[in-house]
Amino acid sequence: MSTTNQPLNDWINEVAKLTRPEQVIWCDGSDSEYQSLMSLMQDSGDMTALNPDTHPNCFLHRSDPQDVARVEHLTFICTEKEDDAGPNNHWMSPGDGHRQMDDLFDGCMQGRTMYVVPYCMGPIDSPLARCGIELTDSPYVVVNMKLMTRMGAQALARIEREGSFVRGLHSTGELDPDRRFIMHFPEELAIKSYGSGYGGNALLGKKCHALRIASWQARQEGWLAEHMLIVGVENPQGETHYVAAAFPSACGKTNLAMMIPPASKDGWKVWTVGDDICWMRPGDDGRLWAINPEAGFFGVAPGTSESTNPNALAMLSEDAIFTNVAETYDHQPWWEGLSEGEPATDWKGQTYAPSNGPAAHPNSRFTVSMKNCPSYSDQAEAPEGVPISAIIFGGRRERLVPLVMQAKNWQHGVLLGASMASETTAAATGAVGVVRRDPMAMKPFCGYNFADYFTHWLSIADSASYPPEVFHVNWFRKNEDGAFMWPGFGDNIRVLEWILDRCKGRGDAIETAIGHLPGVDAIDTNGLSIDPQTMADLVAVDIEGWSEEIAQIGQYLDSYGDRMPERLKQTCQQVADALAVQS
Ligand code: GTP
Ligand code: SPV
Ligand code: MN
Repeated sequence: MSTTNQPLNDWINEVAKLTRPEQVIWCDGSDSEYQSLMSLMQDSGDMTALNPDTHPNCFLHRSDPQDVARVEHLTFICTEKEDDAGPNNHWMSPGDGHRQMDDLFDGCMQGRTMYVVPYCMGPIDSPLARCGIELTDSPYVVVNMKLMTRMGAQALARIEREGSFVRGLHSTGELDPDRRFIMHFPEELAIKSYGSGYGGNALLGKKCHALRIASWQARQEGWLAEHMLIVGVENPQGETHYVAAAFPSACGKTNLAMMIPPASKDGWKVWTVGDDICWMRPGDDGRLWAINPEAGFFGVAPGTSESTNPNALAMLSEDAIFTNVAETYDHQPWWEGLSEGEPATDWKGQTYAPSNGPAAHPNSRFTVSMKNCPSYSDQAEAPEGVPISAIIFGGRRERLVPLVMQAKNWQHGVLLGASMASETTAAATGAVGVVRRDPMAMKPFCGYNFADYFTHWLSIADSASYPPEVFHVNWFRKNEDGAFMWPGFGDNIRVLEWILDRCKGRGDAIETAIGHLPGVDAIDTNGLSIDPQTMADLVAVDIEGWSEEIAQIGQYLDSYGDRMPERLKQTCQQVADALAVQS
């Protein structure tokens, strides 16, 4: 392969001159290319074939033990003006960013192959889709990009037709945490990533392109690039409504995206459009229309089981890549939460011993094509996307935050998203379980100043005359014994049912200071053994706790200074005032 696009040729030559690879290979995205890369990696020890009887065409990759998660402290947005990146990002000037990265890239591919990976984010014929090229020296990245994106010849053809593309340059370098940076140059539609082979740091189509760069473009062009799953929820009458939901990393998007409702909710079905990223744009009909820019799942393995997520387990029985999971004695993949099998080898490749910690890394992952998923939606490839009825925000909050609440209007919905907070997880390096502000689940992923981002969100109601209803959920409330109060997983359909009822102007709700909440009997608990007191606690409003919370939210908004939209601060003040009346 080669290209008729001169700027692309020039860029590849320029990068090759800097990084000095032994050879340059263009990736066509074919199955035979995938298999030959797998053979190459088996020879080098980067990939191990799993049990071909139980898991045909499945492979295990063990990454460097110091390279198992996103690195937010090493991720930068490089814009001309520091304020454009905002207090929510680490900033560097584009000049300094390029200098620092090019020093690292200098000669780094000597003796290695540089792969040219053309990819398309979104259905290949969708007007909402966007393309990019990733140059990488990692065959692991190439095979993951093949499953996660529309990769290869068709994407290159689209790039040649359109002319524009995002430029991503990646090298695993020495995998030295002290020589690792992920830098974004939104003004140039460029990404440079060095020193990590891990998912979000290295598969540049995903968080780097489809969120950080795309969010910047989306603001300029009047659309939204969000950290959201997309599902179609079918009711017993056979009607399907589409919902997009933003939960922070490792807070339940993949699980909700392919959940199977319990037997007691006969007739309800969930159809998977996407599990991590959503691009949406106001349509001519005034609604928001959404596509999933990805073609595969890069999902959290631990906790995935026959009882929590049977569809995921089914889709992982063939053609999947596992990263940092454990292995059973007969070479089946294993992780904490599985009801069958036992670990023989841990994620580091050592004989499993409980004293060494969990067998699978808490952020171990699977990569698999969406087409493997039994609940794959027949609308997932629709070029125009699917119309969104509800946007759901949610976080991991042990206390205070109710099971579900509905925003009073779009502006209040933007506040619900902007004021999200959640406990940190193993998806990024650093402490786990610390509550932090994570607006719209985009703290690590918004490519520009959050104040401008909220302004942009508010403006969506001007271009979409029928914006979705907005909700906030929390599956993670705990009781005094530290146990989850809500059963979660498939039973979350009960909350989705209330949400969709509310979208149709039905469903029992109580107006409170913080939003519309379901009455104690509004959520269908038939077939569920949850005691009425727990249910009542899940939908109660703790006025004192919320008064403190809203004060903190106000301070958070103020910390962005003059750029923070006054309308959002006023909405926050209205909630504070309503709480003050009641306390
Ligand atoms: P990223 O891929 O990092 O963006 O994560 P995600 O938001 O897709 O999270 P995922 O669905 O993979 O869930 C992460 C963890 O939360 C898993 O261990 C799940 O088992 C657990 N989890 C998901 N949904 C629920 C739920 O409804 N209740 C409880 N208690 N745990 C859940
Ligand atoms: C996340 O951390 O939100 C993920 C995994 O979905 S990663 O691709 O590493 O970002
Ligand atoms: Mn994610």
